[in-house]
Amino acid sequence: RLNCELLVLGGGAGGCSVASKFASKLDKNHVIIVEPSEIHYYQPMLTLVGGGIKKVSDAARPMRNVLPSGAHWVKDSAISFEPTNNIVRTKEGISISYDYLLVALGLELRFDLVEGLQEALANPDSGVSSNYSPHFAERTFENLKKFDKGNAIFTFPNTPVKCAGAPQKACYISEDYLRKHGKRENANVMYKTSLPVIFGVKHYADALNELCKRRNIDVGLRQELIEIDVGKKEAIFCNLDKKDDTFEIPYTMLHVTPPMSAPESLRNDKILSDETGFLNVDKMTLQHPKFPNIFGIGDCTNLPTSKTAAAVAAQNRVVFNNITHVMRGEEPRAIYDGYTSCPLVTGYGSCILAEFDYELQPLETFPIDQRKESAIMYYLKKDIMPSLYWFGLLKGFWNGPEVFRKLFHFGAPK
Ligand code: FAD
Ligand code: UQ1
Repeated sequence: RLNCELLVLGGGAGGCSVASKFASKLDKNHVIIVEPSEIHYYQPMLTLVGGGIKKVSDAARPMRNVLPSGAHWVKDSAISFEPTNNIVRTKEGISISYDYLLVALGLELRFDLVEGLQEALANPDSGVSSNYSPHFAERTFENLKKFDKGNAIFTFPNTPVKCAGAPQKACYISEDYLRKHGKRENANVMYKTSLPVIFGVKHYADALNELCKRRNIDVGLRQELIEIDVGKKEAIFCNLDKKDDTFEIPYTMLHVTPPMSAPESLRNDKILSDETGFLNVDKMTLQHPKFPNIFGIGDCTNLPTSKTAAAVAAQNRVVFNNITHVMRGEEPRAIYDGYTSCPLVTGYGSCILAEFDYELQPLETFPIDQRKESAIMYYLKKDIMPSLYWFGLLKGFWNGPEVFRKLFHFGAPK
């Protein structure tokens, strides 16, 4: 049995960043982090790994080196909650009691929910890959190198996902690769999404639709990948507007964005999570509506915004301030505006930086038209963001670009 002042579940982007802020403030061993993984991946880099721009080893660091030394790391998984007694139980049977709890469990990739997908990924010659997993991202690039002719298909599932732009980034980078290597004429590039639009924010969707038209990318809306026939190399889709209507398409390469769900421990818990299984939090304060000593951050929450590390950056200051207020017996008063961001890499050397809020209104940092493809944004994503993540966000120093936005816009309303 362990006890602490602040218990943090998950040592990913959100958990590590908030734990770092508190570890330098509270006495040693007053912060416990429960995290099962030996390796911490900088997931946004996996998109570049899929395009052969970075190696998967560039995206990995030992967990021990990234978690704050002022916190106590319990290498274990949280499995159940007892919020009325302020206790969390772990897989190894440890009970941890806390004064304050931060839930930062991320989300689960559900490769099991598409028939044949696990079998396909287990076979390096299947032509199937996924940038969403560090184990299968390099395979996207292998498949591009092997590609001779046929269909290159990129999918988006019928569930909430993290980084809703990543499925199309894989498509754009691959299309550019095929073009640059003289294979484009023999390729049909298809983007198949379960969504009714290419991107949820109209401001950017207009630019992306235009891009797909110009580059001859065949966009299929409301189409969900439900099965892969590995032997025949066929992807089976269903038309979401006519449920019984399924159709198969042969592929040479298939990039799958798997269905995703809330972490199992939250899905099983009916007190802390909502009906979708994600942690219930107030969308402005990030505090749990029933338990004032519980807060959430990042992908595991039911915040109605796009799940990204950029959102976590904007949330971590709000969570830190509000937990501090509650520790002092005050009401939480820091407010999150839903800021999220997605650098939509459109090829080798170009990127559209989408940034928006809860209202799906653009909330752009730079005083330029960010809908336009830009080389600067590409280098920001490729060369600056990794350091911002490892040395800024994870250490608790980076709270998102709000200060720069205000500076660049000279105090204008946004
Ligand atoms: P995570 O960082 O995923 O951390 C969750 C942690 O919880 C993990 O370390 C996990 O091991 C741990 N955990 C799981 N189960 C348990 C348990 N039972 N007990 C304890 N710990 C547990 N974001 C951007 O901002 N920009 C991008 O360009 C971008 N691109 C992306 C591209 C790809 C391919 C992917 C996969 C993601 C991308 N993201 C991007 C999204 C970003 O990585 C996530 O939104 C971010 O990591 C969320 O942080 P988190 O702390 O909520 O979850
Ligand atoms: C960001 O803060 C962040 O987290 C470190 C990301 O994840 C890698 C991002 O992709 C983006 C775009 C931001 C926002 C930062 C700026 C400078 C616009």
